[in-house]
Amino acid sequence: MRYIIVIIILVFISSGCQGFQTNESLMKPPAPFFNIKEAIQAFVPSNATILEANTGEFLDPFTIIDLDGNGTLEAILFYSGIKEGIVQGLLLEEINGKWEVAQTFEGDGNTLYELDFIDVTNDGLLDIIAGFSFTNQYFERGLSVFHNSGNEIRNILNTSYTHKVLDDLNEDGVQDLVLFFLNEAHSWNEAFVYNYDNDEMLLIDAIPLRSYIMGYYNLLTGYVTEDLQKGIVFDIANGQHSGYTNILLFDGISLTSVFNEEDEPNGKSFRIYSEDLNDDGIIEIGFPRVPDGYENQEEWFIPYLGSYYRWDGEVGLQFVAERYASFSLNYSFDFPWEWQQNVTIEGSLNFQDVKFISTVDQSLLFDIYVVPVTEKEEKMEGKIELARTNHYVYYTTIDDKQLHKKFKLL
Ligand SMILES: [Ca+2]
Ligand SMILES: [Ca+2]
Ligand SMILES: [Ca+2]
Ligand SMILES: [Ca+2]
Repeated sequence: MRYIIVIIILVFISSGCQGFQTNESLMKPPAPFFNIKEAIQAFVPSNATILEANTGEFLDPFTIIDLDGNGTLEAILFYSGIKEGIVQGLLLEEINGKWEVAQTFEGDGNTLYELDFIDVTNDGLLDIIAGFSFTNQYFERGLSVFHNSGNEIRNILNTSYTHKVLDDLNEDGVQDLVLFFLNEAHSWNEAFVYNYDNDEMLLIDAIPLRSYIMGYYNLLTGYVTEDLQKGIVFDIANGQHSGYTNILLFDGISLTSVFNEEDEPNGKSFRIYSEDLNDDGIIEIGFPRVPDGYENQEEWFIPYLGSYYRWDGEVGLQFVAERYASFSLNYSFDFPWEWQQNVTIEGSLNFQDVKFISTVDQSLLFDIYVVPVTEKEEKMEGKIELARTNHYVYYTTIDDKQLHKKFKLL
């Protein structure tokens, strides 16, 4: 995305630097953007369906990007509905303000699941990584990697997959393409890693994962230990609300699982997403914690806290911090590290108002009052406003700027 933003800025800057233009011409969008609709009309059959990716960073019906880094823009788009079961890719080049078809390429499927532009071949030119599917309901999709050499686009990988992760996991300068594959029957689940080598995408290693899961609900790549070892953290759904989390590592030769998959490691009765909770660049594994006093409540009434742990690099986990999140009221509140896990909650009906209480000395640590904007606000007199949306105003009685910063709208 950063790439695209930079290019758009450059285009605007260059169009603004030409000088001596009339006000009218200055107000027009730069030519390439202006003409793309015409080009699509000219090059895409009228009965075709132009595809937008389902997920990822590139969600538009076309992407304008300098794919080969030569300073001129390319447009990439996909359509289906002309050849049965085939997605057609088009690469347009901008020549003197007009778009021309430079390359065409194909993938198997009817829809575009995801799209990425990453240099997987280490030649400095962005390659096209596209996930295709026959229907959006399927786990099984097809991933295609199109190597862009600057004057030719060549398909160098077609394989079944469910989710992809691209990162240089062993930090050797070569992008590692890790694919997770769960078949439709859920009887087969594995991860495999590819590296580009000698004009092809080479399968380097594969690792079986626990089958008969419901699916993956979250995949992240990044640092996973305090000494900055990289890994892939994946959260698995294995029941209606339950899940577990594992980490995969890659050293350039082998994919290894940190925890034993068959144990459904780091199990959780309620699916908390793993993430970098404290913004230190290291991913934490999220667990639900039932606050004191709610042990015998019906599950739907428990105000679960998210409790986050970092892998210690060996066999254990280290506590990092906790968070309270209300998805119905659209906010989260991160507990300072010092609170550890010595916090419980007192809430009004539906937890519209919550108080965070120390389980050490029963003192009030923080409170949040959520008031619909339509309600009279007099009773909030003396309280401090934390945030305001079109629907709610959020208040606290605790005058502590450091704690106010821990409040975030979702
Ligand atoms: Ca270019
Ligand atoms: Ca490349
Ligand atoms: Ca690598
Ligand atoms: Ca972190």
